[in-house]
Amino acid sequence: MITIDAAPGPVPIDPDRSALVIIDMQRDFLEPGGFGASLGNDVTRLARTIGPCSALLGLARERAITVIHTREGHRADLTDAPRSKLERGAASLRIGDVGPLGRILIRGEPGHDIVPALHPLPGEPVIDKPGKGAFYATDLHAILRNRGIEALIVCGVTTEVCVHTTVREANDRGYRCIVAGDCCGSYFPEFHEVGLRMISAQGGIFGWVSDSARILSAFGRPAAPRSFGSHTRLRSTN
Ligand code: C5J
Repeated sequence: MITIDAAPGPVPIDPDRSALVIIDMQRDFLEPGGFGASLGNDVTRLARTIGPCSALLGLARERAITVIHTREGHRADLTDAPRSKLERGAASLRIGDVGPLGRILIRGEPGHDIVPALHPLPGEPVIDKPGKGAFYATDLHAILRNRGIEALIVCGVTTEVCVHTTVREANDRGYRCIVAGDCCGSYFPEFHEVGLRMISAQGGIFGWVSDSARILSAFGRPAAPRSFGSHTRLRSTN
């Protein structure tokens, strides 16, 4: 067992029963010309997450910790996309339309791919999800259960949407979730900040919040270089 310093308090985890879950670090969310940009967002706000995510990914690979990647996206014929999702927002380019990164949020298109720095290795499960939560309409729960996983270290984008939805789903299924704050990002800094506080408030109502430096330190590793460091270290909001 190791103990990770987190809000609202230290959390013990068994590395052999833990997984690193990296949510939707796709070009469609992080690069100009993708889904995030089509909704009018400043995608450069998410770039700072790549370094710390990469540090935790390196740690997990070195320690043979289960790594799970997720991708939000839809079938090319859009049959798995609810009309309510396709119609939503005043997007200049909607899901399925052709943009600079190929068809927006469609599986197999360049924009649907994970950013090169965090690309999955063979053997690392990639969960293709049609919704915001990684447990909805996927086999994630089965994969985690079959590997005896009890705790999730969660990274990815965006904090208040797919990260939050997935953490809530995981919490209800009995997983202990430790969200690495500096490895998560939002187009809205205030949503990121409050999103993290919501997780750890009320005694950790549905999880814990830590950061890459403290997680690396729990594994006896030095923090990643300064630019990877956390600026989301949280006080307990208990
Ligand atoms: C969004 C996500 N924001 N991955 N998806 O639509 O958070």
